Amino acid sequence: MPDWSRLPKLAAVLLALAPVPVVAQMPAPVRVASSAGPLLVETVAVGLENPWGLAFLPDGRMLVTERPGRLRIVSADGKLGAPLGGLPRLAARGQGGLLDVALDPAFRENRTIYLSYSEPRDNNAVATAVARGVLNAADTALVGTTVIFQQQPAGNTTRHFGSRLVFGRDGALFVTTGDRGNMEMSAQDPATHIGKVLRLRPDGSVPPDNPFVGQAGRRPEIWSSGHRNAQGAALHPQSGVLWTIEHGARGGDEVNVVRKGLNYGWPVISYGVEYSGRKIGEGQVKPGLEQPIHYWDPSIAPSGAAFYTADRFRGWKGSLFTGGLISEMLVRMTLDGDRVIGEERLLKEINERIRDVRQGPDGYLYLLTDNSNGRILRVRPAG
Ligand SMILES: [Ca+2]
Repeated sequence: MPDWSRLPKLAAVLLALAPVPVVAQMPAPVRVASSAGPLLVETVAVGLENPWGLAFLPDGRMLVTERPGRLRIVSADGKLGAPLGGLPRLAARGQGGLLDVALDPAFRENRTIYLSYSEPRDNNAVATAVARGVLNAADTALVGTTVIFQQQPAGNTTRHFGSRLVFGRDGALFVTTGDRGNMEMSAQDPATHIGKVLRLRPDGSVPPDNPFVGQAGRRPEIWSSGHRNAQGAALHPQSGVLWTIEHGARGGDEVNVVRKGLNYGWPVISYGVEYSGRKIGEGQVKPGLEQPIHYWDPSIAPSGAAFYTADRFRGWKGSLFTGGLISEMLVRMTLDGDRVIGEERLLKEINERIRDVRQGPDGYLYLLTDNSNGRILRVRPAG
């Protein structure tokens, strides 16, 4: 009778003896069509578990978050570094976990990194939070990690954390928060951080020129209200104004140009209907509530946003990109000022949920795929 209990140990020994592959097996590039001519979709890195946010370091390496709670540095040729230490305490549940990552505008001098994530709170509740820390000289950990923002109130759902981090030109940090998928915690309530765009100083304190500073019953961090779940945000390259892309109701995903003190309507007005099929609020238009500049019906389930400012793709300079989750594509919008005048749907061929899109320092597009074996993809002209 063989001793089966020894098999796992034997297997471990055999695995240890097997040659270690130096480079992970990369899927072959895929050629796809586009209005800018044929494109190549190349795999830069594999083996990332539900990657969520991507930021380029000044030397061309990438910081990538994995939603279960890891932050890694990925070399330009796709090698994954070990998970960095020094992360804040987070709750990786449902749509939550480690979410976006952003570099301080003065990263070259201060090596400071900002993270958004879902934070565990009392009574099993969770809420969006932002922390910052300094990348140590060995690139192995964040040190001096400090929580600079905690969304109030916390909630018991594990949905709609928002969480994009974008620095404005004046050095203030925009943070998007979601509505937590709970109608009782209204994005309209000025006494909460639910469904808002917030504007903070880098240390988490409130800039004195925020719209509701000093007003009783209003959170001073609020920049704009009435957002459902903005999972894409980027600064317009000419105007410097924040644009958000909101994961909306069924038939109500939105692009918004976000201005100080304004209310973007959720859940009073929206296009589409609840995912349950229920009607939303009061309709589609109401005085005093802002209209999106673009919406999708049917939904694309957007996440991530980037304005394209380089010259690698013929005719694409000035476009706005977003990833599609359910729709499994990359969407390019042609803009005329603050209007979306055209839309191109790309990369349907690769059948991947796209979580984030960024312009690389080389002018190519970099994408994260939302997959338990997630990838960094690079999109470039095939010619
Ligand atoms: Ca809206």
